[in-house]
Amino acid sequence: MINISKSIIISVILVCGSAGQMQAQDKDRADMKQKTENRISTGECEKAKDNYKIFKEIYGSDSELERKLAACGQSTPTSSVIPRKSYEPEMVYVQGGTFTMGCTSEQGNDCYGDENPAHQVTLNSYYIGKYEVTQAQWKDVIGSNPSNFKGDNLPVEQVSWEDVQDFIARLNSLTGKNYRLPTEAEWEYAARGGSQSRNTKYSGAYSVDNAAWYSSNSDSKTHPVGTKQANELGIYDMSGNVWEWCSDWYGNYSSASQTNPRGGATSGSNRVFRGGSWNSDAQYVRVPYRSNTAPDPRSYNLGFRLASSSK
Ligand SMILES: [Ca+2]
Repeated sequence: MINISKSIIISVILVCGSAGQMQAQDKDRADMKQKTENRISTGECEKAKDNYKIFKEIYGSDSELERKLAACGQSTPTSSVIPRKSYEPEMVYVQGGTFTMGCTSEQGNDCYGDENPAHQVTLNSYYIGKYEVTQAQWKDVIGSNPSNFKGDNLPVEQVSWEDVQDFIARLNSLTGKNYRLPTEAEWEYAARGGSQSRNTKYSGAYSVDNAAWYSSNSDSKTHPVGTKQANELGIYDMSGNVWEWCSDWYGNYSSASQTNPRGGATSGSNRVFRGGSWNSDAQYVRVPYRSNTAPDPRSYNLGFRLASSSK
């Protein structure tokens, strides 16, 4: 570990003072941060702490790494094993920013009318579920499982928007936190990869098969959450598997720039849901595609993920 430390310090010294030194230092910092995050993601918490100690000596403290280190070992990090006994969701931090919501150029000619007009949206930072809420989490909070396809790591479905409000109220009572559904704008920004966006047609992938369980590859059923490719922010299944309720009333977009919008309408009859599902064709799992229905129906292809404004 000492040798590693020295080599990194030496490399930093060498690049300082030369042309492009800032880029080189930024890259070294990013590489070392990534190595620490990799240790965290594989559950090697002590090694991650050792890595961070060196990182901190060279580059100073990093609040994001400290937060992840504090959580290291408290939740199962890999996508294949989801914590089954905990109803606490794994949340991903989404750095706020400005993006273009709606029908953007990577969608080609596939947009539907209500994806227009594309418009600028600015969001505060927030957290969003790394996975769709699973049946294990639902059962831990509610005590029963309404889903059509049964499995602890499968996404919960057959839950109405109103059922979800009950789940959230109980979860918040259990945890003392303030979970909620994402707004439609928060959902889309996260699906696009937030500030890390590579402007892909589907969430985190140019290929629909890499991003999503959808009609052509799902074998007509849901699949365990986190088994397709994560997007730029490490979020899974925003395209496909189950559709996801959003908090907003459905309404038409405006061309005006907006900040923290709460939907196309301040009241209405239908709630938004997003992302397509296991029985959707590819055009419905695109990131800007919008759908809506009344708050009370339940469907075997409709679930949700959580959001929160603070940790
Ligand atoms: Ca989904």
